[in-house]
Amino acid sequence: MKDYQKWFREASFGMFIHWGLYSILGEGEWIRYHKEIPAEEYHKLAWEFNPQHYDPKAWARLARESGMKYMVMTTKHHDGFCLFDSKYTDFTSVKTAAHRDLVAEYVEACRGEGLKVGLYFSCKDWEFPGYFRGPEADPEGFDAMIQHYKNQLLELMTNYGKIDIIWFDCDDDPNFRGYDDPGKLFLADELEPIVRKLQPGILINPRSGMHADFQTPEQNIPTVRNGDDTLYECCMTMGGGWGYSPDSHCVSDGELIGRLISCAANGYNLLLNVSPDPDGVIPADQVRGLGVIRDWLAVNGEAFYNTQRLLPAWWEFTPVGTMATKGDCAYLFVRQIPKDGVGIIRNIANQVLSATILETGEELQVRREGRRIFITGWPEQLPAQRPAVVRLRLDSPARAQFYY
Ligand code: FHN
Repeated sequence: MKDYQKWFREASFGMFIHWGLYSILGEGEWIRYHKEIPAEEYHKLAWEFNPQHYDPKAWARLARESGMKYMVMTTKHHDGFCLFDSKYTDFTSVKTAAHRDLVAEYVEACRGEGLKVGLYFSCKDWEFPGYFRGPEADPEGFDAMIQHYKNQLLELMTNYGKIDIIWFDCDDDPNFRGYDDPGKLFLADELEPIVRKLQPGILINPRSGMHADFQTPEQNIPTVRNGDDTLYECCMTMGGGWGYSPDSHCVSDGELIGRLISCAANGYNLLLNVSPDPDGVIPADQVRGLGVIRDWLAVNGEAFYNTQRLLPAWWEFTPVGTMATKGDCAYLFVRQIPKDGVGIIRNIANQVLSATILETGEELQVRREGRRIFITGWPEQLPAQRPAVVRLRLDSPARAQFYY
């Protein structure tokens, strides 16, 4: 891991925000494409998009209070509407009903809450027919989109102060499958040095073909067996799609905390999405879900932030609960008191010096007998915030114990 990347793993948790004209229609961010809405009709939405309750300071405060350390907001999604000022198009929130640079207000709010600033920027742009015809059938039209992408990327990298993450989005696309290297299409070799010069220390994701500082598994938490220190950030919705839909509902509390635990066990970041309505209001069930996460992290955050994969990737399972590791500690995420009150784990070779329930500070008894570690002395019931976390202090960084 390079020095400039370290804050990212330490941060561990970010807020993703999908917000734009599509929020008005309430059927997700791809609705322009899926309904083939004519440009003239879709452009009318820009004269409706005037978010009276847009309060990015409140969003940033919510993110911080929920335990998030950075934010990534859509500056322009595939539909081409810019939430920022651009001299290359009038299809922006500055030159239409809102008459506001929504990105400028967002970056200021992030910094005001001490959060790192991430900008999502779609490489593809449905304002350009060349996108739909593709680079072979319409090289000039496709190139017009690429030039627009380049011009606007430089605006974002120049006009909004220090940017900590640029989150490109143009991965596997149905319209130009077969192009195995988006970097060739999106001028990665030309643009990456410019981006890194304009924004020293910026983190770049892999979806434009530039050299990525982190990988972006989407809507899943993979068990990766690569053994190196590649950074991963799992991006996930809180339920349903990315863009606002009144029909989307937040997943269960258990699922939300389960995602934190899976990311911790694998040493991944979690980028959790909210989908504000067209007026700038984050749906109540998403706010509630963030409150559940806030309360769990308030007592168990030590076991989530900046965990490392000190054991093989698939090693996180134990009969007592999922395991994460960090330095000379291992953390067990315990959903129920072990059968007969005796927890047994066998996947670490270390001496265990102590076992403590994080939320209450209660000490459990722990002893090693040969290859196995026994944990006893459990309370009558586990504390309120579930799963409970037991911290095992080890004699050194966790070492895997294999059968062979
Ligand atoms: O097409 C987009 C999608 O709308 C959404 O923005 C996600 C978020 O990671 N990225 C693309 C699909 O992979």
